[in-house]
This record gives sequence, structure tokens and C-alpha cells, in this order.
Amino acid sequence: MEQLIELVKSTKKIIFNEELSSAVIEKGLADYVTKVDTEVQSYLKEKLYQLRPDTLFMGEEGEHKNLDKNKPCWILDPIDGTTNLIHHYNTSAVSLALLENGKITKGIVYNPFTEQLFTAEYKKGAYLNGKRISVSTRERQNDWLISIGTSPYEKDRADYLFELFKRIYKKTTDIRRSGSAALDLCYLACGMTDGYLEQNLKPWDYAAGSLILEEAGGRVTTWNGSEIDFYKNCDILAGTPKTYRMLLNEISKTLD
Ligand code: LIP
Repeated sequence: MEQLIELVKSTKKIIFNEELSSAVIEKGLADYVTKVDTEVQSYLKEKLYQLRPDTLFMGEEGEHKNLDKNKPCWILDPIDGTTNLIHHYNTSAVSLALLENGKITKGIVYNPFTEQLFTAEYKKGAYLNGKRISVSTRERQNDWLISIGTSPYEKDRADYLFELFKRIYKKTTDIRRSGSAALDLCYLACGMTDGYLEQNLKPWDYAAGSLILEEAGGRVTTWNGSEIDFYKNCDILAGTPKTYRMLLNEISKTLD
């Protein structure tokens, strides 16, 4: 695990390269990729292969098709929060997970702008910069801070989503929108926030963060309460045991 952590942290020099981060291509509506994304992915893919040649690779930038589900697989988002990177918003992370036998066994989420390093190994706890973390224990609903994801690539979801977010907003302290699903799951894992929900996320957005959250005592499923499938897009619902139930209930009202 230490070797993996050092490898992920070594991407900082690529991420801080202004020339690479300003080379932007628009993949689709509000969906961008920079040379940082592609450079980080090819750098880590090569190093991970040297480390474990037998392990498959799933990455955001064009490497995620026809994977043998019987083999271990790395799941990488080279830059989660690409729009934030382009806007110098300093809320972006490298998110790396190891999927083995249908379970995430290792997760690393690293924000080089804040030097926040979230890590977890299956059944060994979750950590922020080496210090054990756990989800919040806030009991009162109007003390809760809920992170939302606005699915910016699909503006046609806006009316439905903002109606749901408005209901959650009225019941709680406030909502937050970071622009990085991986960091949203980690902020929930360390008790900064109390819940998170977003539709149609990619496996690399949530793979590492889902393990870090579960190892911190949180719960994460799809919006209808099903297990996450790490080979396809999912609507992600995450919370403490208490907030998870409230959020699932609010979502179920919209599905009636
Ligand atoms: C982003 C997610 C974010 C979501 C964006 C995008 P990317 O990942 O972290 O939560 O709202 O649509 O998917 O594309 O920056 O790696």
C-alpha cells in the first residue's frame, strides 16, 4: 500500500504543470479532458503494470471496455474534478482503486492542492494523512450538511434533481457542491459532511471513495438501495447510517 501511495503522490508534478492543465479538449457538454488527465493516466497505467502485470486496468480516458470480471482490475480517475482543475478551483483528486473478486480492496484519493490523502484497505479502516477517520455522529437532521452532485453533463436532469435537492436543503443545515465525487465520498468519510448523492457517476468517480467511506462506517449504494456495480455507471447514494435512511426516503418519494 505504501508503494501505491507514493506512486499516486508522485503525479503532483504532472498535475501542477500549467502547460498540460491548460491544454483542454471538450468531450461533450460540460465534459472536459486536459493533457493532465491523459498524462496522469498513461504514467500511472505504466507504473501499475510494472507493479502487477497480471492486473487489468480501467481508466477514465478511453480504457474501460470488455474487461474480464474474473481478474483483478485497477480503477483510475486520473483527475476527478477536471472542470475544477481547469478553473483553478483546487478541488480535484487522483482516485485509484483495486477491484478483486467484485470487491474494492484498496482505495486512494489524493488532492495535491490541499495535500489531503485519503486511504483505505478492505477491513483495515480508513485514514486521512495517516490518521484514522470515521463518519459524523450528528443526530439532528437540521445539523446535517449534504453534498450534492448536479450531473452537469446531463442538464435535462436539472428540474428533477433540483426539486429533490430543494427538499433535502429545506430539511437540513445546507447543501454543498464540490465537483469531485471522489472527494465528496471522502469528505463524508471523515465527518466533514453528512451525506452525498449524485446520479450517473462512472466507476472511477466512486470506486476508491466507496471503500474509504465504508471503512469509515458509512453506507453507499445505488439510489434504489442496491449494491454498486463497479463495471457500470451508477446513481450513488451515500451517508451515515442515519442520513442514508433520510436520503433514501426522499429519493423514493420522487420515484413514486
Ligand atoms: C466529475 C465528478 C463530479 C460530477 C462530474 C464529473 P470528472 O468527474 O467527480 O462529481 O458531477 O459530472 O463526473 O469528470 O471530473 O472526473
